[in-house]
Amino acid sequence: MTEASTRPAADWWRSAVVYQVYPRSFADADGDGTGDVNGIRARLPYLAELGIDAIWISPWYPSPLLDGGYDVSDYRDINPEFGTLADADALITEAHALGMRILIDLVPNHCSWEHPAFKAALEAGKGSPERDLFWFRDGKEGGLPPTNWPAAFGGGAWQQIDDGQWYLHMFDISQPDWNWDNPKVVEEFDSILRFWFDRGIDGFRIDVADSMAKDASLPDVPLADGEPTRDKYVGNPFYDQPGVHDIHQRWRAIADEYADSPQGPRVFVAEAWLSPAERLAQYVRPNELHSAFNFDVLRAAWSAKELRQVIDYTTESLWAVGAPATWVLSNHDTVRHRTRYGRDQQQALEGAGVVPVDLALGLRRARAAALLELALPGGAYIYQGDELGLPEVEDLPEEVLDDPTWERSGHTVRGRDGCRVPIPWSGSEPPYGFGTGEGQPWLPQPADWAPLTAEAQATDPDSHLALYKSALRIRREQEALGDGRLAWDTDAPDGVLSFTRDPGFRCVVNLADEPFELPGDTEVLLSSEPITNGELPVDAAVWLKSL
Ligand code: TEU
Repeated sequence: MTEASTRPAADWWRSAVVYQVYPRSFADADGDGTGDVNGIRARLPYLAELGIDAIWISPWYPSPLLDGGYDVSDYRDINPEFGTLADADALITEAHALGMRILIDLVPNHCSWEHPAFKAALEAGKGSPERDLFWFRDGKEGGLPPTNWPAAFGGGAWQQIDDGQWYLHMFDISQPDWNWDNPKVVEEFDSILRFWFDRGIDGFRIDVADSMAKDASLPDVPLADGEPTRDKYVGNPFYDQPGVHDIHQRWRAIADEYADSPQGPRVFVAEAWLSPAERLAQYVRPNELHSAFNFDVLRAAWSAKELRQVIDYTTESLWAVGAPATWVLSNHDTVRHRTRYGRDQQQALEGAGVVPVDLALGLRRARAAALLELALPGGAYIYQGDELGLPEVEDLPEEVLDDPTWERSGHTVRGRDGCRVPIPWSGSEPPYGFGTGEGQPWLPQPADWAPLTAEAQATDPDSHLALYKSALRIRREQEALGDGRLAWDTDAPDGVLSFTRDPGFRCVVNLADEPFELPGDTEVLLSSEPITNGELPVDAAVWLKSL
C-alpha cells in the first residue's frame, strides 16, 4: 500500500487520525434508505482528500439491527442490507490504494439472538453444551433472576425463557452475552480475528473491551439510591474483571503473527468507558491492546482547568505503559459535541437535552476543539459528520426512534439516534445526496441542513470542513505533530491552554473571557477564528510556528 503519511509505517497507529464510519448512516449507494459498503467506497476519495489515516467502520455484519449492528448474527459476513463480502474486499483494496487503513468493529461480549449458536442453545435445553456458550442459569426463589445486574439500556440483565431458565444480556435482550469461560468461545474469536486479518483489515476496534469476563460466582451488585448500581466500581462482577486481560493478551499474540506482513502491524483499539485512566492503561500494556479510546476529554466541560487536568493525567498514565494517547470528541453513542459545547455546561452525553442550546457558540467551540484535538500527541478520532460541524438532531419524532434505549427505558430515555442521522452530502433538500432519493433515509434529516452538506462546504474556505482539511494537512507536514510529548507554556494566563510541541510548534486555545495577546515571535499556521491585532479571540484556537 502507499504510505501517504511521512511517519514510519510500523508506527502509523501511534499518531493516526481515524475517521469513524457508522455504515447505516454514511452513504447509501443502492438507494434503499440505509447506508452501505458501496456507499463508503464511493466516498473514499472524499476521505482521502480530507486527509485521514484510517477508517474505522462500525459493525457491518449480518444483524437484525436491533442495536444498529452491535447485535451480530454472523461474524464472517456482511449484512446483505450493506452489501457483500466482495464489496468489503474491494473497499479494503481501494482504501489501501488511497493510503488509508481499515479498522473494523469486533463485538465479543455478546452476539444477536439470531446468531445460530444462540438459537441452538435455546433449542438444546438446560445443561447442554450449547447453552454453555452463553450464560444460562436458573433464577432465584420467588421467580427472581439469578442476579440483580442492570442492563446498559435499562431494566435487568437477565431474560427468562419458556423452560424457566434465564440468559444474561448486559445490553439489549436481543444481545445474549457469550460465556468467555468456555474455550469454544475463545477459539471462535481467534478464528474470527484471523478471518478478517487474512482479508487485509488493519485492525479492530474492540466493543466493550472491559466486559467479556464475568465473576462466575454471580454476586449481586450493591444498590445505589435503591437501584442496582451501574457504577464500574473495582470488583464489579461484569466489568474490568482480571480475565479480560487474558483475552487481550491472546489477541495481541494473534495480531503480532501479522506484524511482519508488507501491510505493517495489525492493531487494536479498546472501547472501555473506564476511569481513572490508570485502569484503562492496564488494557494497553505492551503485551495487550495497542491503544484505547480516551473518553475523558469527551466527558470534560469546556473549561481550561478541566481539559488540562484530563490531558495531563491521561497522557501520564498511558505513557507510563508505553502506549500513545488517543483523543475523542464524539462518537455514535454520544450527543454530538457541537451541541454539547453549545450549552452552558455539558449535559448528559446520551439523549436529547432540555437545556437551550446555542449552536453558533457550539460551532465556534467545536472549531477550537478540533485544533486542540489534532495538536495533542497521539491518535485522534473523528466521528462522521464532525468535520461538517453537524449538530445533534434532538427533535426526531418519537415514532422514528430506533435505539433500544428508548424501549428498554420505558420511553424515558430517547437514546442515541440524534447523532446517527444520515450524512448530508449535497443538494438543497433531504436526502442531501445520502441516497438516490428512492428510499427515505432510515432516520429523517433536518430541513435546514443544506448549508452543512459536504458539497456546500467544499468551496467555502471558511467552512468547518475547510478547517479540518487544513488542520489535517498541517498535521502531516509538521514534524512536531506525531506521537511525541507536549510542554505547557508558562506564559499563558488562567483560562488559556497553551502548549509547545518540539520542534517549534505551539497550540493556544482561549477558554477565558477575554482575548489573549499572542506571542510576537511566531507565525500563524492556522486559526479557528480570524486573528486581529495579534489577539486570539475567546473560544478560539490557533496553531503557531516559532520564528
Ligand atoms: O457501547 C458500549 C457502552 O458501554 C455504551 O453503552 C456506552 O456506555 C454508552 O453508549 C455511552 O454513552 C458499545 C457500542 O459503542 C454501542 O453502540 C453498543 O450499543 C454497545 O457497545 C453494545 O454493543
